[in-house]
Amino acid sequence: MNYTLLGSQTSPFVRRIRMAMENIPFDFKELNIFETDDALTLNKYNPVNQVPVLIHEEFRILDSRHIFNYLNKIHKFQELGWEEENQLTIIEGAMNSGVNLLLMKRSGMKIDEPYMFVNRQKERLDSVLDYLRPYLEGPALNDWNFITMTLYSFLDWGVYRGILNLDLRPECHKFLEHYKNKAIVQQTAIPKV
Ligand SMILES: N[C@@H](CCC(=O)N[C@@H](CS)C(=O)NCC(=O)O)C(=O)O
Repeated sequence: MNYTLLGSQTSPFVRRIRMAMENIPFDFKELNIFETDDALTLNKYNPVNQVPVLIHEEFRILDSRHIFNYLNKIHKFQELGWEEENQLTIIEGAMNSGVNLLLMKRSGMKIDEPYMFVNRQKERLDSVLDYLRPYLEGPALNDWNFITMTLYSFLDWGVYRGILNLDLRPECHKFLEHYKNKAIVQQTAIPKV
């Protein structure tokens, strides 16, 4: 099939694609996007300078959601109805907020100050996790699919980066516990440094 995936081992957007590609051979080209040479490589493929990027035959597919849709057409993973598309959009909204907060933290900006931008990100994270509670408590435990792959990647990353505090969210812990021993979850685990 000749797929190449450009990505990093920590990105939740990349991880959900690696999970979806569990049974599909591909070359994983790991990039450190904040390092000059790799940043230049990435920029050649994606002017937005974000991972993941999928390269396949004459195509270059940008954005993890588009990559999933592209692969889904070929490999028929699962049908996504409008409500499932909404679910993905909601989780991605939270993922983007989490990444924004991490980039601010890494830039030395204060994310404990009550700036409007910071509060908007934090409120979005809380709102999404509140909204997902009934799903996490029930349906999410019954089906390993692109939505649960996305959720796993997001929650695990958020805890690892210190962006999510799940102390008062037992349903999130239960969900992570439920899937943590799956082979693909272990194979794509964020390296502990
Ligand atoms: N909408 C994009 C978001 C991808 C994204 O935010 N990737 C992060 C890594 S987690 C990234 O490359 N960030 C670098 C940057 O934004 O400068 C997708 O779904 O692929």
